[in-house]
Amino acid sequence: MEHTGADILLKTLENHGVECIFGYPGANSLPIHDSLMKSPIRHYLMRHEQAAAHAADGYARTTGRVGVCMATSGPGATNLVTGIATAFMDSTPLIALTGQVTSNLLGSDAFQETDIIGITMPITKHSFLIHDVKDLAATVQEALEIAQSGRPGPVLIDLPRDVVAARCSFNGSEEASETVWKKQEQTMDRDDLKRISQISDSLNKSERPVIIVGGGIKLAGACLELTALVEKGHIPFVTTMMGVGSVASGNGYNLGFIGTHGRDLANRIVHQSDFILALGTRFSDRTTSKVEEFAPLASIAQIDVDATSIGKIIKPDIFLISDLREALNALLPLVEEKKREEWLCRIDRERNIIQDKGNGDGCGPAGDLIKAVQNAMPENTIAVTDVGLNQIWTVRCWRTRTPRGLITSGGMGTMGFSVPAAIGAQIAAPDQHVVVFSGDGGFFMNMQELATISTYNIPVKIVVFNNGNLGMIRQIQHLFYDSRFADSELGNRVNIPAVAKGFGIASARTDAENPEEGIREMCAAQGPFLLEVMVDPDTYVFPIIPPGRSNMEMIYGRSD
Ligand SMILES: Cc1ncc(C[n+]2csc(CCOP(=O)(O)OP(=O)(O)O)c2C)c(N)n1
Repeated sequence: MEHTGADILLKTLENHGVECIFGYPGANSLPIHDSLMKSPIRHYLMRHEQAAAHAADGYARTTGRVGVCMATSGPGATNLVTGIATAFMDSTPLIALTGQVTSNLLGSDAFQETDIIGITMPITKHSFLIHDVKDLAATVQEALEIAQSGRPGPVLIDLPRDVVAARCSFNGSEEASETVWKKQEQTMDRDDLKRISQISDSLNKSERPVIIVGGGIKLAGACLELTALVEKGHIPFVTTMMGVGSVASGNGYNLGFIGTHGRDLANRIVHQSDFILALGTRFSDRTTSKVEEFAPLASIAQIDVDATSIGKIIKPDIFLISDLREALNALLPLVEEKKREEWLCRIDRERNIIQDKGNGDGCGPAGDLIKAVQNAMPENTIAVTDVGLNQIWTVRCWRTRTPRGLITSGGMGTMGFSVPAAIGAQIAAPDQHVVVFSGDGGFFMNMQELATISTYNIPVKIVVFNNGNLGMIRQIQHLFYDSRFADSELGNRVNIPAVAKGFGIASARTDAENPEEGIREMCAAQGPFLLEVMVDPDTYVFPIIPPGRSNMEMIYGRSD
């Protein structure tokens, strides 16, 4: 039977479990929107294409399944770019569908034509321009496969309007072609097993080992295997920002997150370690700071599914390219039970010294508010952060209990991410609760999505920390630019709760110091709610590592 390209596209997505698309229409994507009217796939009409990409990203981070966003050609497509790059940096499986001008106009500077394939080439795993409706089903299957396999990431499919309007026969499923994408079969060979045994030997001999947990552990679904390894070998671990939540926070071996905005203890202990097992991390500059001075006493083993992450920044002494779950399952039986009492005592001593110095979590009343919100909300609440101080406060103070319980833009650090990503998270997990922690700057970047929240009555709770400033920029200016606050003051002229009310969303204002009533009101709300929290603009986060310095050169406060 003959179907249009649009029908074939949607049917293929549906066959692969896609339930929803976040998007925004235009003339060149209209055939697809038209076809959506008879598809079980639900389309969520966002207010900006960037937000559509972030919503699809939030959906994917919540479920582990691919998120799908869609825009028209030209400006619609270019508006997706920040969202695609955000997903790329954090390895989110995403399909970005873009309408395109008709094939005969390609390359002619036609109205609303842009070379979106060229523009997004460096920030996608792969991009497809479909020339013939007969290729559609197989290409979509291939795109889904690419987005989700190995190290996940975004794939873009550019769809000329005539191709999605054309008809061809379609029996409901087509085989993915193998021309572009060779399926990565992940089985360990003898060399790999040899590497595993070298890694276990080093680990077993080590007196002061530390595991660095990156985002790859969650992506591989290897959290239980990691917990088993940590407990069997009594091995303390630190996480990157993307690795937070891979093992429940309460676990006694968790030293917190490492790097520029990381925890004192985590940075100190990595510096003293004699062996590092790096799992699913690319050692970004946020993690290592000054590479030459990173973990000077340690030999390093790195395991990652993505060959390009190995040795990119830090040369490991041993490495293995492998799916992390498979690698940990192979490693676990070879790891000796070893109490490592001396090492763990030393860590406890450091912990006590840090506590005695009174550094706490370095987040002040904002951190206390985050903890109070968590106490007031149900156990299964997902926190979504924006970028800035609010992000660091949340990552430090939210006790992440499940691998997908904290969603944050780690690699790109994209302001404006939180509100739309929370929309995607809440749609993905209707039985869970979702709370956003944002700064005023980041909130203003995608606040038009309050209209989407209101239209679909999506019950997200939004906490906006209003310090009237771009807080993190202000802190950097305070510390490293002699308090010359160039262009970081937003001012307080906007009545944020009134803005929320204008969008039809209940809201309240509170102080960071006395938030109880506001939190109560927010938690009692059935639908969406915005709580504006007034914060002193001089509330910063400590310790912090100055640019270009090592992880041991932390600044602890204003007087340093
Ligand atoms: C899209 C984008 N533009 C600029 C930046 C640079 N930047 C990082 S943090 C920050 C300040 C964030 O201010 P705000 O949203 O008010 O949050 P706060 O730090 O006060 O919590 C800026 C401008 C960014 N990360 N993303």
